[in-house]
Amino acid sequence: MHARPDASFPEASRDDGELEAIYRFLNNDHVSPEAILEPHMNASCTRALAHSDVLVIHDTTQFTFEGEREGLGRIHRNDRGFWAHFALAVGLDRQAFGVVGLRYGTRTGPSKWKGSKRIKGVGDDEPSENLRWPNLVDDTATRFGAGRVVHLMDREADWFELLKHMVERGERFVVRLAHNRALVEGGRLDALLSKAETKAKREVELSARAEGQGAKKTRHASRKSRLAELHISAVSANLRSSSSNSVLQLNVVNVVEASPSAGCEPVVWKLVTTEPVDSAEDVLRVVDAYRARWVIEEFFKALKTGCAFEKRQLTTYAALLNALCVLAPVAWSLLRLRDIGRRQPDVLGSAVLEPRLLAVLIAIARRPVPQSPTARDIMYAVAGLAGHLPRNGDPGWITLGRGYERLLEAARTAALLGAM
Ligand SMILES: [Mn+2]
Repeated sequence: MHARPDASFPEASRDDGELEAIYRFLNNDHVSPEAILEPHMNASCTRALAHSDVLVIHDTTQFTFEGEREGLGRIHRNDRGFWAHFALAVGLDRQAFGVVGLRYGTRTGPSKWKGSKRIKGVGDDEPSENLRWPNLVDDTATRFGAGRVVHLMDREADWFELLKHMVERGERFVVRLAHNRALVEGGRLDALLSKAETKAKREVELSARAEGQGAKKTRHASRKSRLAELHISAVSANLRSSSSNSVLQLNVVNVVEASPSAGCEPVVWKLVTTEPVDSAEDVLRVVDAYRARWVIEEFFKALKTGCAFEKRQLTTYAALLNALCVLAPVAWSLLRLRDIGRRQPDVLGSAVLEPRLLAVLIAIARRPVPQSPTARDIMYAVAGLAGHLPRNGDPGWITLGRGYERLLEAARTAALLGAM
């Protein structure tokens, strides 16, 4: 699958015997997704622990599948599929170390929607589904040790009990708030934040975003890429739970776009964190950590587009889970290849491609590969194998995946001929 990330299993196997073996493996009751993913998670952890600053991004994605499949649940309206909640370890420089945790499940209860109308009294999701957040925090804490990493989560994780859970276990985090939380002293957080002085400014390039679908539509309007000037302030706040008497003393970093252009939804992030916010450097560190959360969205794209996971024709939930855990490390390789090529273009190509593959690439590239190529040169040369032209800018997932597939095929042929 590493050799042909987006190929179907019939395409990826060399003969019927091999295809049969893939199906027997993925459909075997004695094969578990956890066991398949464990070596990768272990290696990811080791890669991460070589660095002093490790961020662990937690986020959920949903996979939908067409046709009749056994054991899937409902997704949105009539779609069938399952949810997967990943923990991805990354560095402060956003290099991805790999997957370090996975929880998954299906929704089998009644839908809260009938047609386009919401049914009163029917809950959003299975009650246990929310537990994926604290459970995955505990899973990763077991791997890394308490307080060793900083957990990053989006607005969906603004749940008082989850924040409390992490504080009690000595975990560090940056979580984006969705609610205007109540303070112990009375009043609300937003009022406190509005009085805070700007501690730091930062200009960032906001990437383009397609309009979200379904329920996400209201939260994520589409946007063009633009340069935004962010004003950042911070306070220490005593947050009060609305349902219990719990109190949490945490720092909140407020990020506001200074002068948003007309027609653009301005950036407003409220980030609650255990990390220090005393100096300008401190608050910028929190903001940059949160910005690294984006890497997991790219990882999901690598899985869905690069590895064509939702196109897999397996007929049971169990087999699809096994396939997911075969493909997750493949998606990580694609992510690393593209990420290093894009953001650290000057890193030596040997960091992203083993010498044998590099030799093959130099031999078959459509344009000459420079002496001591950089990661960026490699990315363009690999995409070039799939017909990508440099003037079209950075290659997308599909082109890069296909180019990589051609490279590995050529390497296999070369090895068979004893040429390299
Ligand atoms: Mn999310």
